[in-house]
Amino acid sequence: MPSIAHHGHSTDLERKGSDELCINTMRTLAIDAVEQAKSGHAGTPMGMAPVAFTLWQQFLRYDPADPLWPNRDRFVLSAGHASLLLYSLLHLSGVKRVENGVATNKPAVSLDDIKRFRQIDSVTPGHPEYGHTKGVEVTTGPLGQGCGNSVGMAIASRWLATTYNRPGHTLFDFDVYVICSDGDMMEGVASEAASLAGHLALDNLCWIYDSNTVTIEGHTDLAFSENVEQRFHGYRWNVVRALHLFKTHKGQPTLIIVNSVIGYGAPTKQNTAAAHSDPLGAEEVRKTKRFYGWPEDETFLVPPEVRETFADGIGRRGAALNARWRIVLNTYETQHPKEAQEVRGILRGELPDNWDADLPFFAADQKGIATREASGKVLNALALKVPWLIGGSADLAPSTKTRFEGKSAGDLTAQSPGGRNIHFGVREHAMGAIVNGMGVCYLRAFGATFLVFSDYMRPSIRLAALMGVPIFHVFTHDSIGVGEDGPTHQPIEQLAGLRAVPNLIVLRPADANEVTESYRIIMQLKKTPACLALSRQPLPVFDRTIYAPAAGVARGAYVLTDSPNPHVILIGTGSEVRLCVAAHEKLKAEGIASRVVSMPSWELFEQQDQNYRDSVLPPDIHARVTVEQGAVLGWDRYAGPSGAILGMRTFGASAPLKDLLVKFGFTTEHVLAAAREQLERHKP
Ligand SMILES: Cc1ncc(C[n+]2csc(CCOP(=O)(O)OP(=O)(O)O)c2C)c(N)n1
Ligand SMILES: [Mg+2]
Repeated sequence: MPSIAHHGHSTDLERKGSDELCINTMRTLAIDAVEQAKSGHAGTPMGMAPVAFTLWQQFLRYDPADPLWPNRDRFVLSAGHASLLLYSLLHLSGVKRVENGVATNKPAVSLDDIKRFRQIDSVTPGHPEYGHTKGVEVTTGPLGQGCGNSVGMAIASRWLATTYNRPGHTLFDFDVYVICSDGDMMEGVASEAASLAGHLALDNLCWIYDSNTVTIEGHTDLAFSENVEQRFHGYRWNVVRALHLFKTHKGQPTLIIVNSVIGYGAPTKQNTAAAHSDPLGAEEVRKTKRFYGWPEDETFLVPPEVRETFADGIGRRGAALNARWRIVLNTYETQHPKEAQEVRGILRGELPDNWDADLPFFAADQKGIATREASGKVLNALALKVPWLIGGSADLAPSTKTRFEGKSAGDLTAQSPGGRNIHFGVREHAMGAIVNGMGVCYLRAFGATFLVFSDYMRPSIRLAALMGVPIFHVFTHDSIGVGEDGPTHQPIEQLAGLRAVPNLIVLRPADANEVTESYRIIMQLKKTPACLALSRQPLPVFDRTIYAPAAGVARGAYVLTDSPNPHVILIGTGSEVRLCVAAHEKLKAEGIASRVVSMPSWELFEQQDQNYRDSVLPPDIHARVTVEQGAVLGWDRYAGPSGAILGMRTFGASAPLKDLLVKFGFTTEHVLAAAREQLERHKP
């Protein structure tokens, strides 16, 4: 086994020796961890260890002692199945564990943690999980997502730089590095994101493509024969073969293509799909270690020189860069106190004082206003108070009403990276992934499209929820209310699908003031993403001197209007609440007591205590009608086993809205009929 004593600076020859030692340590840790867990992926860590090591040791500006250093370069392992590559880097470079926002002296990933790879409650899960393992910048595993996230991170870096750097004071200039695989390259989301990254000339972005020509089913010849280099030239990327060619290249993102050998060193499995996953087996492991010149019977071996080598490289460089940055920050704080205060707030994820002081209140209005229109007004009011609120739409801003106007206007382009209106292009999936990347880089980021197209970005929404990143999406045209565009554009099952995602808050406000209150909640979320479902068509603005205040939105559901001792409860969301109100008024005129519950958010309602929930939906009132222009799935939870559920059981149709409402039963008469049937059925 090679062994190099380390005193001060090493010679080139010594460095080569110690580098190899580090690389083989990374490889064997991966092999041993997979062997021990009896599952996992060592093949790509074995093949890519030299590249990952070189990137971290020589290029990445990262301080292992302070993994939250705001201007650190971001490293994304988009090929998340190769998680052991990241875990060994975190371990060997001595990245510290963060607790309550502060770096401790404990390791983020200890050797014992690597031995507990894929075990219950370990910090070394199968795929890297943001928030769970400190030092993991973003959750990866669903291929392509990390690539998409990285574009958002690079956008965030440039936005922060443009907005807050001052002459002589570079607070932000971090680069974003990605290791991605054949699978990443095949995924549409990565292609969408690459296309936008090239268009935006993100020269702080570097993807390292591990072109090992092997995926799970075999050689990439089976399904992937395009010329990736040419494709990326087409996207306006700089395509090269060496890491040092990234930093010197301006005006384009960089793709570095690496021809690695999956399972490098495994005599029978290397360069085949058999090396992608699963333990190599005792005999193959022995032979592989022999090939590396490694002790064959030792497991989880980390020669002491290895940690020293990392400390001497990334450790020493990172500490110096971080220290220099702190000095810059100090003088920035004295010379630019206003900006400094803003930056402090951003980094802590806090909102400015009085952020909600000017949120609009909407006067009662029978003719009404579409909730998407109200949303545009609220967003613009927020934008004036929260400068780092930034987002855009997938080519639908005139429809989603998400454009910032006036003082907050300005497009985010290659030439103006500090703009706040992002044109994602018709790329919903990339939008989802990019927004997540911006979200983990401090920005209050959002995307927007039609609710029906949220399906195109579902994997990214799911990851936002899994990561606990407080981004949000503005989904408009939220029902058959879309009208003439027809069933392709009319969402049915989307609300149910979004509600099924853990740690995601879905809000479907009933009128303009519920929109304001929805944003008030969304902006205060710290570890939960949210989706708004908004109407295309005008909805009456309820007279809040007659009906309950819209602040009830915060509790997910609230009694909007009531009669003493109600016999039937009418529960609605969004555009259907007005039908419940109209039915209630008719019943009242007939002397029948009913209650209207506006229920903009199931998730928020479920967070309330039992007393509150029972006060809104008293368990002894079984006569219930729920009304929502969406799939009925799940509504029995609130309707009860014998309640009436008015919803969509088929796709919609292309027609004027008024005809659709009759055809699908969203009329006051139909709600009334259902209420009467319920009253009859549940007669005391
Ligand atoms: C979206 C998505 N689809 C499928 C998978 C399952 N999967 C894991 S790795 C992989 C492909 C492996 O090939 P490659 O990306 O080249 O990685 P390598 O085997 O070279 O490490 C697949 C299909 C996944 N993780 N994500
Ligand atoms: Mg591959």
